[in-house]
Amino acid sequence: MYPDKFYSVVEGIRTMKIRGAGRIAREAVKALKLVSENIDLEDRDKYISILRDAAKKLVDTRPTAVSLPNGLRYVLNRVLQSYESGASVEEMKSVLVESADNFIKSSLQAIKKIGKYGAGRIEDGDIIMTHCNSQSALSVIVNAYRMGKNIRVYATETRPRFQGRITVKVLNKEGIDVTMIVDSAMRYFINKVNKVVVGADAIAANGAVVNKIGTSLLALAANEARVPFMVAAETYKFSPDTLFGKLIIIEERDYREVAPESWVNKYKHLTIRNPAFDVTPPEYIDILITEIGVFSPSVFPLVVREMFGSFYSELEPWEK
Ligand code: RUB
Repeated sequence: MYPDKFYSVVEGIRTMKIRGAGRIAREAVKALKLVSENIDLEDRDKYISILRDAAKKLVDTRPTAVSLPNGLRYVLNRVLQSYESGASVEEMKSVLVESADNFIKSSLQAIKKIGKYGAGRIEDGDIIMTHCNSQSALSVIVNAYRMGKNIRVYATETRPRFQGRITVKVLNKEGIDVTMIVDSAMRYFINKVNKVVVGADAIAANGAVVNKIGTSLLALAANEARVPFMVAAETYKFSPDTLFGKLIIIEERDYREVAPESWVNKYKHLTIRNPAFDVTPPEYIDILITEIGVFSPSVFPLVVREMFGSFYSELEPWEK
């Protein structure tokens, strides 16, 4: 029913070939655009129902990165508005293209702005620790370096999927000195660094940040060592659902990512748990660096609510 490329994006997000909250959102929006382009009918209701079904399939791939539903909400809500005002399929298609392109463009611009604003917080000689692989966090680090600041980085390897290796690759390509450590060495090395910069998959209405498992441990270690803990995140990482009392779902992935099945099968009494994310409370976060400015985590939800509040509704566009 959908183009092959659509299914490969769905599968790519599920299996983490496409990963990182911002990238997931952009690829999902592109996939929805592709679906729309391939719909060849005049029936307005049918068009909307195909789009809703495709959006639902995309949303169901991974539960935590809120950028994914937010990107699709951005596009679908606009298409639904034009549907409600009587637009034809052709007209709705062009609304979709325009909003999808807008979302993708502003997402990429946001990463650049975050890099610019965040680099202002990095000083010459800083040693920065980061966890996982975040385009936004890397934008801050790379921007600071390109501004001529002499910085070094500690990158965690990020078990079990080793996203730290992607971070190392990016930093190495830039010419930034990087030391890779195992995740459990975070506290051992925290006194060697003077800033922590990480990304976010979701930000809750109380200012808590959901990011790769281990982020909250790093925040604890940084807090104890009095090392500033900074989160670099686009505003579309804010979870509107949390305004309505919902909790962000923490994805738990297959145990075989942690240990091979043949080994696991040897132990009848063994259980392996593999949560992919954790929650860092706002008390442990010094600043949130976003494309609209730098905020304390307690202020950010108020700012976003003011900006986008009326746009969000409790009803999901793919469920109406
Ligand atoms: C990725 C991860 C990243 C955030 C932010 O997890 O936790 O820190 O998604 O990334 P996974 P970005 O590898 O499981 O998707 O700043 O690129 O959106």
